[in-house]
Amino acid sequence: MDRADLQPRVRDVAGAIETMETRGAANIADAAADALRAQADGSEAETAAALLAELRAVARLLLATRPTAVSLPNACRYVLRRTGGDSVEAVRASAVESVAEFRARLETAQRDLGQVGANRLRDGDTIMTHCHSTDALACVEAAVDDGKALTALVKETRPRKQGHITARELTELGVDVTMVVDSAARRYMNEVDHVLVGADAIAADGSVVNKIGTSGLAVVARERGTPVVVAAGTLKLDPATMTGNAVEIEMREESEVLDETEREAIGDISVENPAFDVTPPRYVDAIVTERGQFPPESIVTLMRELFGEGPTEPWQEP
Ligand code: RI2
Repeated sequence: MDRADLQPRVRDVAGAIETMETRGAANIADAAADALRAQADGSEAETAAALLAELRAVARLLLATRPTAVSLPNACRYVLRRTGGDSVEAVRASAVESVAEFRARLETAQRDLGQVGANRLRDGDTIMTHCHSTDALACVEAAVDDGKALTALVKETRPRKQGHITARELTELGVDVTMVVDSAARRYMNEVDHVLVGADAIAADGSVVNKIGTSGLAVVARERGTPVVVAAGTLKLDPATMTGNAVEIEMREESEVLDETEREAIGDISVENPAFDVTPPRYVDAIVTERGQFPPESIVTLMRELFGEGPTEPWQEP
């Protein structure tokens, strides 16, 4: 596909996902679906086949922006599998309709999983959070709506300090928030009733891929017997892992870790900046989805039901 045929919205969405202006798996999926809609809407393709090829190319472009965010391929799978027809108009209409359907499901899913997660939380509980997850916050919001008072220990979450967003949003929900640096997690674990985090991807064996630092937090929580709850809509389930593929961990710029002045002052060193880590299933108590809560070891049954035995990749050229 010629880049000139790309709708400006597609370029904007891809850029915003790459720079993390749009972030969080659910928001990424929503934006990706909207980019497909924009391409279908604005395309000047003259045949159904040409428009379908454009949409596949848009999906491939989006997929390259954040390799770990499985919500991206899942959004593209959902839309492209339901897009087709013999005329440009039919393809366009089915794409627009499936995007609308996908976005509506996204919203309902988050509300439903929020209620499931809220059922685990009791009035007066203290949660510890890591990074910023709209799925995790949906659980808190539903608990607050049910009249439960919650306290939160919010981890700052280096390097991008996304805990700041969580702190602000929890405060807006009326939760009493204390922020701690990441390395203080163990020091405060005795005060915590639930560790509540989100996920960027869930593998077939129940491993949870989430913001770097989650696995260490889960190990500390297990040491103290504190339950680790992962709020993750089915959008985060990675069907490719059913056939043995590993989730790729995104490595990001060193400038997120050290600014130029710090870098110069330190001298010649290497910096590694993985965005995510993998928490093995034995450290996770429950994965909360819109289909109910699952022990991580049994999530594969839900994956089989939703995706079949293996993934088909509708963005590949036939
Ligand atoms: P929701 C974030 O990654 C965090 O790791 C968070 O737990 C996860 O996405 C899920 O977010 P990043 O996009 O979909 O900030 O629950 O790198 O909002």
